[in-house]
Amino acid sequence: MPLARSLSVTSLSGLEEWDEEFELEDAVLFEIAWEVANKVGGIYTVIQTKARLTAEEWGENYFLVGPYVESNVRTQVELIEPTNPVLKRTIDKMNSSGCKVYFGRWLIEGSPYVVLIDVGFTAWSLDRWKSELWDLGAIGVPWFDREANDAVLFGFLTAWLLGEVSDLEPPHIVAHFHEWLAGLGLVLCRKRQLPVATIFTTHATLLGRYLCAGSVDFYNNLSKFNVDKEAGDRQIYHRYCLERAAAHCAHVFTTVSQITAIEAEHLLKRKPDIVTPNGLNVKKFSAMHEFQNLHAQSKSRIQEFVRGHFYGHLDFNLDKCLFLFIAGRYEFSNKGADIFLEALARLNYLLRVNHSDVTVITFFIMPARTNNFNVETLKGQAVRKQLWDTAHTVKERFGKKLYESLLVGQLPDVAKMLDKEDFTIMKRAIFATQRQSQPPICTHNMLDDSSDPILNSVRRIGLFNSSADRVKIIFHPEFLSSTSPLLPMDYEEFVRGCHLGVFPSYYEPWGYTPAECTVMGIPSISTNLSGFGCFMEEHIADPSAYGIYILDRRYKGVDESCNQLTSFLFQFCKQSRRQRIIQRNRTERLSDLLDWRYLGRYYIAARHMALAKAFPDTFIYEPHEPSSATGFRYPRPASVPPSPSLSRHSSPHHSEAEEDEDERYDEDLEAEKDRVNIRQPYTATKNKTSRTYPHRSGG
Ligand code: G6P
Ligand code: 1S3
Repeated sequence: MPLARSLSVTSLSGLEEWDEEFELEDAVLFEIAWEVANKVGGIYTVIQTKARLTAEEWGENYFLVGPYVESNVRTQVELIEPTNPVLKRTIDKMNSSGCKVYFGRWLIEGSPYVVLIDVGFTAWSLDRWKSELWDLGAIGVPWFDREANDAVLFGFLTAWLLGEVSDLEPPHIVAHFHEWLAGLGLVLCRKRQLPVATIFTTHATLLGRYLCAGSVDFYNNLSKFNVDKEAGDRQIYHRYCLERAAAHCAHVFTTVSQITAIEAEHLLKRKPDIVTPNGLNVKKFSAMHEFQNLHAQSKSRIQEFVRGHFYGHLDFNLDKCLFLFIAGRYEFSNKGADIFLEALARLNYLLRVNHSDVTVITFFIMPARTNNFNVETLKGQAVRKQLWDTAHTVKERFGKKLYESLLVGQLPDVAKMLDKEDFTIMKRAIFATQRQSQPPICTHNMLDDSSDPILNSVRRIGLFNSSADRVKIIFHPEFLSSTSPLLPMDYEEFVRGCHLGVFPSYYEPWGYTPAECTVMGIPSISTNLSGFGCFMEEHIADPSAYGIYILDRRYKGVDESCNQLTSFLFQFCKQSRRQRIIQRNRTERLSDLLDWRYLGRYYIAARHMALAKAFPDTFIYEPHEPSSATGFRYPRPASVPPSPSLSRHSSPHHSEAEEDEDERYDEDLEAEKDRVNIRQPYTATKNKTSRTYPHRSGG
């Protein structure tokens, strides 16, 4: 696999550059995860959005390894013959030994190569491999844990694949494994002493997720947990062992945030070598304010849905409606849906006593078990459609009469333009909008209606979409889709149309949802217990001025956090349209910070570290002390922000002087971004002779 490639690296501390270069010869990168071309959760987003950048860096020598899932392959992967001779021989050899391994291109940006392994096809080896695992580390995987069984098969098969590749022609192999499900492959590589530089990234610890979901004061007791007992009590001891073994065997261990690094240190007993935060593939529009237009377009589609959902009860001004949402995996308390509902009840009270004319419509997009949409919700959209058709029919009839009148050279008699039949049609349509019940909370028939945590909280706080309430709730227990008969929008369109994303999570190693809001210019609320929230706090002098509200769930009790959340929401409701527009502009300016073109450098550093540890004769890694002085931080905006947390701005209007200040600030900010190279991707230069890296030169 001949390839000469050299890379320049930037430091981990901030955005200062290391301008030395090093060279990687005959290097090949495998990235291994259960979510390659297989969407289960956030790891899919990491790999899928990062692929373009990694493919640009590694070219033909980048391979993603994942499970073969036929339905996914049919829609996402183009199967082809392996282009690389070493990989072709490896795959042929494995396939002639009773495996089913496929090769193809994943049809996403960057079109990376994928090696997909059908683990079910090799299930006949499961018992043998489990017994080998027992001999290796006394890890016993019970027969009923299907996911863990898949992890065993996937682990042995990926180690087999890497073993064959390194046998045939030993280039410098880097293998990056994500999450415990892929971790066993790494453990086996080390046990078999394969010449492979290994990296293990944990996106959330198993035990952390389980402990937080119970009623445990997690962060105050991190150092006190008896991890083996806790894992045993939850019947995940074998999974925990696989995860911990991978973390300890890896040349380089990484997590997605600082807060998860602390968690990993206590629960997995290894301090991560480097934090590799999650990025996004940021699309830049040629017109600066295009994203604002998209907001207006998407918002009008949400308004259409609301017209149908609240038919017969449209006694509020849609133009003064704010759309809030929470979305993600349905982990009621981990994702903060519990405190959000409580804060909404308090917000409703505040809006009512202050006679606010704002109506807040809150969407909960969290998938639960249902058997399809409910009749009342579908009927709402049908009624809306019927009203639209009626208006259209009457308009046509009106237009025809007008036309005929003009044809004979007369101005129409306005009193006769609508006749009796028109009125009958219209009255019939209005009668159809009468309804006895309140607009539904839930759009679907829930299978566990009586025990559902969101519905039970709504029952407790009594927010039933009544006319008197200023806060309305819509629970959509299914992910959004552009083909839905109810709300035909995909997630991105929906987010763009909303005003604020609310993610008050208690357990959130990173948190893609607020990051996605940010790159679309939509403000969001996250917490100082989420990787995203902490990262933004570190990089922005005044996050709330940029529409990044960070709730304190770390040093405050639940009730206090809930009050702070209520206050964020109430202040947000008090903003004028102009203030919201300015704030969205500021939010969108942060997107460079979340772009893989910036954050990808942490992955690069992790790979360099691993190469230096695995092949010390060839590679040197010299970390440098971070210098916070040179790190990039978004400064506080020049003019007073429309920040809910900063109520000192008495006038809701922005003066011209303030706008000028904002413009000047924009220019300064852009200059600062250029200075620290925030937008600069790493560069690949050729024909360098040095193979050591990175040396730092100058300041
Ligand atoms: C965007 C559009 C404006 C629109 C505004 C509504 O900025 O470009 O034309 O008035 O959105 O903002 P709002 O916060 O009220 O949805
Ligand atoms: C995890 O997915 P989750 O929603 O279960 O991994 C994501 C990607 O790293 C991360 O963003 C999220 O916080 C974790 O929780």
